[in-house]
Amino acid sequence: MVPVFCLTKGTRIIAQSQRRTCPQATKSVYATSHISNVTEFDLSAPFNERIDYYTDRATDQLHKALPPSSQVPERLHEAMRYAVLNGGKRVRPLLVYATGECLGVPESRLDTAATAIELIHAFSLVHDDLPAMDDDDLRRGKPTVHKQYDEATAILAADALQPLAFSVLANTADISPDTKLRLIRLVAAASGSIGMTGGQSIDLAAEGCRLSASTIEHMYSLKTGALIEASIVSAAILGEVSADQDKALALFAHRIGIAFQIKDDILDVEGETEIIGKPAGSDERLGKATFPGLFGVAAARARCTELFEDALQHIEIFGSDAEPLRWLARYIVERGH
Ligand code: GRG
Repeated sequence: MVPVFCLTKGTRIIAQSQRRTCPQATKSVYATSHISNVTEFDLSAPFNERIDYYTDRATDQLHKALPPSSQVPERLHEAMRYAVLNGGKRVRPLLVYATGECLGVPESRLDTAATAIELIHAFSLVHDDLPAMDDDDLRRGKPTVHKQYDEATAILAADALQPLAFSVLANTADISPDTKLRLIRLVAAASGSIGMTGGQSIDLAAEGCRLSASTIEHMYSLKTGALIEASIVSAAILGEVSADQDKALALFAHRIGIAFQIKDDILDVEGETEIIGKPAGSDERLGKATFPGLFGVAAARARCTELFEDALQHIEIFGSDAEPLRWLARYIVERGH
């Protein structure tokens, strides 16, 4: 692994193999480059100038973590790679790297958390799209995994992505056993029955029901928020933060996690299939209990803004170091897909 050196606040020297030209990043994310020189990575520049770099970095790490499709069983490995590498905004890895920037954690230390959480996210999307769940044909503008392959392969691919996430965390060489254990516990809790899976179970049971706003938000905080929180908290674990900082980041993450799902619901109502990459209007078709569905788009938008503003208040203690998180929070509530 190439070392990353933090020099003075606001400047980081990164090795050539990690460099992407900002803002237009190198697109050859599968190429293996060699360390030949170093370049400056300006942390005082707006975070959006580093988005392509981090997105490519996350995709590169995922590429390396996944078994090659030439390895037996080829079809399973191909489906796993399709599920993970076929697009995606990489919001959760971006949150890991942005929190790491805020806390001064080198990105090489953040890679495995970013990779593991994105693998769990990809696995959840495969299951979410299955006929037994939301029964969707389109994801990220492409056929869903069970449409591209078949249902059994999609189930198995998702089943294999989940343990892969934990093996990525367990096999990290440069993180202490104690920290690895904390990360494994965090990701397990966030993805299990008291996290994402539990939220999905509540979501399915709530179809056709009239839920209160607080019940919906609780469901969102599990179904979607748990992994978003884990992304931020994982970087906090790696950054060895104080109790106050830890609490501030957890509260920020909780608000942003709920806002992310409300925005997703608004896009389902107002977005176009070609832009959001999945069938628009599917929540209504399935009778989903959603914030805009029950309270209207205007109320959903207002609540999103309220959550965003509340989230920002919690990270004021970090001052300008939290700019990357502010940028991502705004992106989450303003995004178009
Ligand atoms: C069986 C253990 C087990 C888990 C499955 C299916 C499931 C439980 C959970 C689904 C949770 C889920 C899909 C929540 C929706 C979250 C959401 C808004 C996803 C879209 O995220 P984006 O916009 O997607 O970040 P991209 O494509 O950009 O990665």
